[in-house]
Amino acid sequence: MSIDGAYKIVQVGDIDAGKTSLLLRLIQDRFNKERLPTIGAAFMLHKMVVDGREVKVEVWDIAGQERFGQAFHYCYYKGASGATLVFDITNKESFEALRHRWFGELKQYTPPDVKIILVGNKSDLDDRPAVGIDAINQLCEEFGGIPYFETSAKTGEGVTEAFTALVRMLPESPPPYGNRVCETRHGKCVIN
Ligand SMILES: Nc1nc2c(ncn2[C@@H]2O[C@H](COP(=O)(O)OP(=O)(O)O)[C@@H](O)[C@H]2O)c(=O)[nH]1
Ligand SMILES: [Mg+2]
Repeated sequence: MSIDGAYKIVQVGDIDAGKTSLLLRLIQDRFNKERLPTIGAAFMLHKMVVDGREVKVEVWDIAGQERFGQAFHYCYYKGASGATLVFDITNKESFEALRHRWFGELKQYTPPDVKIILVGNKSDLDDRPAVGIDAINQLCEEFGGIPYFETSAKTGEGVTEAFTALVRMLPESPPPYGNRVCETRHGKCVIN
């Protein structure tokens, strides 16, 4: 698999926030109303044209570990250039979990210069928002002034915009692929 020259982007957040759906909307422009257990791969490669430049991104997806309150394996985070912190705007718990759980884990395992955006997904259900804009702004400040995007993986609204904005925040070239390979007690991590 050729991944040289691609940026690694990880998606982080509670189960059901819509991480897999965002990935499928971005990469295949489709939506599935069933819960999507896994994309069947650790990541999908995607080419985007941003400001006239072709950029390759690997968008990583997690295969259900978030359900059991388990930490994601640190290999998931290793060498990430960008991250989306995803919550469901109709589910306050998924918002609070970013503060209590996901942000800390993300910062612990990603390089210090990782670029992060906050994503409030399911905007098509915005007659039922459970999180107010003041709370959202406050969280963005707490996380170091990160930008906020509202998306709907269902309608596609805001999805390309959010990922394009994240790509614009990334350094000019991706780090060498070797930076992502992690050693574990059992040898090299399989997902790398
Ligand atoms: N209405 C609506 N439903 C969504 C949206 N994104 C995801 N879903 C639904 O929410 C559920 C969980 O989505 P999934 O992508 O599996 O979440 P993940 O666990 O974070 O990967 C599925 O039933 C999706 O169809 C959205 O933007 N709008
Ligand atoms: Mg998923």
